[in-house]
Amino acid sequence: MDIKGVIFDLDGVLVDTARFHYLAWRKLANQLGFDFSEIENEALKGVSRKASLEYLLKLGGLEKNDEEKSELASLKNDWYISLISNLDESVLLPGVMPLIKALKEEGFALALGSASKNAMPVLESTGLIHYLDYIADGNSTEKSKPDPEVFYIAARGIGLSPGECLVVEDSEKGIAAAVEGGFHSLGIGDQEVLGEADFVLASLENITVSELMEKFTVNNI
Ligand code: B16
Ligand code: MG
Repeated sequence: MDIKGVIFDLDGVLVDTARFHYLAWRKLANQLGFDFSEIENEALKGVSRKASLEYLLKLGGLEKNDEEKSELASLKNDWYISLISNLDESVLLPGVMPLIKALKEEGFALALGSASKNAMPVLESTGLIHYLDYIADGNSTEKSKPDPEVFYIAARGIGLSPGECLVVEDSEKGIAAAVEGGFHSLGIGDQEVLGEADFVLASLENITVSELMEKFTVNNI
């Protein structure tokens, strides 16, 4: 089936904000008395705030009640919000804007499929908001990736079936969600982490729309 729409993850695919999530979680871990490495952080990419906190507490061997968990999640989010408070186009990852503009010009429907509840201010401050036809984010979902819910909502929002959409993701759990949901998938990052994707690229830099779509038609994926 031909690809008619592209669903982009946000953090780590369109914008370089995955590192801000990491810094905020590491600060929280440090405050709780343990360290948190970038390798350990891979497991949090694409995962909701609540599920991320559960993972972090388990890693630190800590148990907290619901009230404490909610305070810790708010603390992390306050730090994250202060880290993204002055964003502009410079936080866009290489190749993103040219590719998004070209996809739009060629008539593809574009949607966001992000786990983040902070997606809107990021889309507004970077100008990405003007190119997206539909936004599915952490405020529209109940289930965290690897559940495909967010991508189903995004596909429905642009009036397409999963088989007509390409999901672009930087996280292992996001690719797992795309595969589970019956979407075409493109991983951005490390082949070893994202090997389940149909294709993996190091970044979106220097790839044209036709080169991208060819990958999915030639191999009939
Ligand atoms: P928030 P994505 C995800 O965004 C991030 O990868 C993940 O690290 C973060 O915990 C999650 O959003 C929730 O974000 O705390 O802002 O609601 O990669 O799915 O765009
Ligand atoms: Mg991501």
